[in-house]
Amino acid sequence: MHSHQRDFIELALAHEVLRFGSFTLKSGRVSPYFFNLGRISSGAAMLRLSRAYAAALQASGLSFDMLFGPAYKGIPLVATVACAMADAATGRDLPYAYNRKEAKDHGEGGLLVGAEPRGRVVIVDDVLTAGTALREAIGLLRNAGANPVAALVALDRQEVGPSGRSAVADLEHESGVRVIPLVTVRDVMAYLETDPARSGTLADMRDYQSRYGVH
Ligand code: OMP
Repeated sequence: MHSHQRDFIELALAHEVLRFGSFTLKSGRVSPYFFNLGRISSGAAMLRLSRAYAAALQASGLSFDMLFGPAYKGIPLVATVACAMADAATGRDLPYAYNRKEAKDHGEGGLLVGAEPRGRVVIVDDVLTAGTALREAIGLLRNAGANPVAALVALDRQEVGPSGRSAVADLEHESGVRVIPLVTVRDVMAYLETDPARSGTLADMRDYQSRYGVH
């Protein structure tokens, strides 16, 4: 595990981004864990989070021109990841954009805010389960004339999609957009294994993964 991945998991646990219990997901599946990135809600925590995203993006070696954050959770993420990218040792000043959920019919109008979407775009979002949220963002960018090339997400839950393959494989295959997770649920489980107090939680997560996860 890279240091930015370990740092991210520690941040997620400290801020209860990662919670354990019983949660119904968008897919209807009932999960023993839930990942809520909205819990990152202070400047220092956001700084650490955005640096972890920037490190993962740099480590990917991907070539791209700009960043895009889907509403709502992608909006603060894209702004702060752009700041972290500009501030990194090999810093880059990247344009970024985000969308509104409802078109504005006055003032500047429209659905998109920020830099004009063009060239090779990286979508910055929170979590991927089935990939529905990312599919919407990909469609939106293509309609705007841009070329989405990757989705940078904090967590890949590594679940199986309707085709029986992993949701990530389905998304990558049908859209050509590469998924870059900061961590996967397997990374999280490997981290939890080092703490004997988490053994019950871990057993529930293993159970869930054996039912809905990628094998
Ligand atoms: P997909 O659109 O199925 O990929 O699910 C991603 C979305 O599900 C996120 O943007 C959240 O709205 C929500 N979600 C979480 O935030 N955390 C989780 O641990 C699981 C989900 C989910 O409902 O699957």
